[in-house]
Amino acid sequence: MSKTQDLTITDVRVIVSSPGRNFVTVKIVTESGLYGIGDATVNGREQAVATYLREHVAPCLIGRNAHQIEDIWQYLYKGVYWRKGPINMAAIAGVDVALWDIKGKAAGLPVYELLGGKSRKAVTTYAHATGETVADTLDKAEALIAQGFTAVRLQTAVPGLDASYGVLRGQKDYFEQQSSRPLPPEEPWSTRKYMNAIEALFREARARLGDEVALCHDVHSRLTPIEAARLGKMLEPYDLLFLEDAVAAENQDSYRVIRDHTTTPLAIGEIYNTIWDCKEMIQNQWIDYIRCATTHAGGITAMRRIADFAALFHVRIAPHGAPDLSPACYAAQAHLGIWAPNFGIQEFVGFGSEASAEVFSHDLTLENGMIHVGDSPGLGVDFDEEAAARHPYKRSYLPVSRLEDGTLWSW
Ligand code: CS2
Ligand code: MG
Repeated sequence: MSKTQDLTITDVRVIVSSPGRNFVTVKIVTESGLYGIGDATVNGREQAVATYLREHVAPCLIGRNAHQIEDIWQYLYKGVYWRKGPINMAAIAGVDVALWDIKGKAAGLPVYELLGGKSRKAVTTYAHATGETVADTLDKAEALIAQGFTAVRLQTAVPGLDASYGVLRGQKDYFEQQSSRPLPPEEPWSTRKYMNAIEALFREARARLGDEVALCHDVHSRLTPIEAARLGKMLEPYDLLFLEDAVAAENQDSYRVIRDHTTTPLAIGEIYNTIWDCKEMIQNQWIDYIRCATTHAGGITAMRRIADFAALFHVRIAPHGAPDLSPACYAAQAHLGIWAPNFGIQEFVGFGSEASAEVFSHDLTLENGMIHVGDSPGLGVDFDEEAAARHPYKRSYLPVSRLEDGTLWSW
């Protein structure tokens, strides 16, 4: 590393903006003028993370050496006493990713070189096909395959329910779906209606799309373990890449039940925020893909540990890539994804909206469903604070879900 540059941290800025949707961006500035960008967005809780960063984290960073990424990570994890949790770990992630960006710039190398270099030519992604009907969903899947995607997530409306996860009813994106109301939108759920409809989606998908394309599906934590076991068995003939978030897994042992009944591969992790959340899942090989996001699981430093631990148990990383993760997260995950020997696949919903492109710039490109990582020093991402100021924060909530009898359910 360059010894000439003084990487003493002189400023930590936390910018909440809404270019297309809300994002929390961390910008760490050093004495040398080098700065780094990180993502600390927790969808629906943006101001909680921003306040934590501004009031409690930033003052502790001023005067520290930005090169000391590990020590700062340990300081923000162990040093706060109240460990773990989505707000804490997103704040650590925003700082951590910004520090890796600075270190790469100081070394004149892209971050993936600092991790160990490229393990593949590009990062394979899967895209989202969602529709009001099976036919509509498969039309969209066909269009994605025509663009070169080799993997597609299929979600379709559940007949008899007036809202379904992942299906935009005329709204342009999830943010509009979330923020079109002053308080959390309420969506209905019926496991029976869902289980009666879901097999047709994959039966018709294989009939229409063939066997080559990889297919996945997000259950979004709505089933019990034995229901998930039944779903996994039901979908075995359609050879899914993975079934995601079949069951909410505070109780990791739930996945033993599913595993005992089905060979459909299982994926989980987007709402996990530390390695401890997924330790049992991984060491017992109850899952096949761990889906933590750098933004939610403590940054590059943490995700590198999770990836290495997962590799011991044949588990691959399939990082979360939802619209509520900013280009700074996508860049961090692209550098991790091009390095990680046990990389599986990266979720991809686009590099953001037109408004987002005014605020964030990056050197990632997409070709044939694969993200190509640029060679800029650091993460190759930048953030225009003046442009961000033109897109002020707008409070929004994730929806909540209720059964048809009114019981509050996992959304
Ligand atoms: C979804 C997410 O992409 C996915 O796998 O689970 O879009 C999730 O709904 C959002 O990240 C919630 O903010
Ligand atoms: Mg998901």
